[in-house]
Amino acid sequence: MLRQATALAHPNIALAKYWGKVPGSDNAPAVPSLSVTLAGMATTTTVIFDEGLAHDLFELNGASADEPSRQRVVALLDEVRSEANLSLRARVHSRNDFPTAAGLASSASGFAALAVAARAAAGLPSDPAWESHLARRVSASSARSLFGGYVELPAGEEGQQRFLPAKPVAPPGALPLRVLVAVTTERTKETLSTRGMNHTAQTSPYYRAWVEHAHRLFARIRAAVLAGDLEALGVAAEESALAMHASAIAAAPGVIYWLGVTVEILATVREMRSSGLGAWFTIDAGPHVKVLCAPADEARVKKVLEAIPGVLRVLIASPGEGARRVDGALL
Ligand code: 2P0
Repeated sequence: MLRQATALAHPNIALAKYWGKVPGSDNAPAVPSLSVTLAGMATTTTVIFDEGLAHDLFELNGASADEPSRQRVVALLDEVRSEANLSLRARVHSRNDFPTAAGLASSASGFAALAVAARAAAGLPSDPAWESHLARRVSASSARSLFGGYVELPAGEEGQQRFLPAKPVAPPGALPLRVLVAVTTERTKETLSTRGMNHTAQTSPYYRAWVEHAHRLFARIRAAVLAGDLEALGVAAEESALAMHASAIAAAPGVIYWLGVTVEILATVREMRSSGLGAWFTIDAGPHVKVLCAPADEARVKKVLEAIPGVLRVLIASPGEGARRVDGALL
C-alpha cells in the first residue's frame, strides 16, 4: 500500500529576527519574529508512506541527505504518524529550485513543505496552524512559511508548548515590496543558526539586551506592515538585523557571519538612501545581504548592488503565498 502527497513552500525572510530559544522548551523562540514569505523560489516535497520500507529515507535534490538532516525529517514524520495512528515508514523526496548558496535558508521552505505533504499523505485534513506548530518544533523559521504574505511567530514560554504556530499578519499585497538578495559567496559552510544562537545565549553579555529589545522592534515592524509604511519597516528591520548580529558578535568566541563585501553592501545601501533611493538591508546567519525596496525602485537598486565588487549576483523576490499541496510527485 502506498500513500503519497506533494506540497510546495516558499522560503521566508525575517524582517524582525528570531535569534534564541526558550531554555528547556520544544524549540520555542525566545523572541517574536515577523517575516515575509517569498514568491519566485520554492521547495517541492513528496512524501510516500510505503509498507516495504524498514526506515525513513530522505533525498534532497536527488541525493541522500546527511544523517542530521534525515533525523529532523524523521522527527516530523513521527509526529504525523502518531497523529494518524500510522506505523508505515516513508520516502521523502525534496527539491529546491533555488541554489543552496543563495543565502535563503532552504530549511524554512523544506520543513513547511514536509509538514503539509506528510499530513496529507497520512490522510489527515489540511490544518496550516497545526502544520506550522509541527514545523516550528523542528526548525522555528519554517513555521512562518506555512502562511503567505507577512507572518509572525510569537515568542514561546517556559516549559513545553501545547500549541505555538505562526500566524498571518497581512496578505502579500498589504505592503508592496521587493527583496533583492546580494549573493556574496558560493560557500555554504558557516556556523549553523541553531549553534550560533545557542552559543550567543550562553556566552554573549548582550543576549539579554537583544531579547528585551527584540520585543520592541517586533512591535514597530508589525505596526509598519499594518500601516503599509515601507520606510518605517525598513528602518526597524535594519535595527533588528544589526541588534541580532551585535549579540552574536559579542559571544565568546564571537560569531561573525559577515565578509568584507557584506559591510560594503551595508554602506552602499545607506548611500542609496542618502541620495534619495529608498533601500534598507537585512542580514541572516550568513554573509549575504537582502535589500528591501519598493517595486518601482527594483531595477535601480539592482544595478547599484551588481556594481559592488564582490557581489556575485542579485536575486529578486516578492511577497508570495503560503505552503500548499500541489499535483504530481517527485520520484
Ligand atoms: C530568522 N534565522 O528569523 C532568523 C534570523 C537566522 C537569522 O530563523 O534552530 O533554522 O532550526 O529553530 O529556524 C534560522 O534559524 O533555527 C533563523 P532552528 P532556524 O529567520
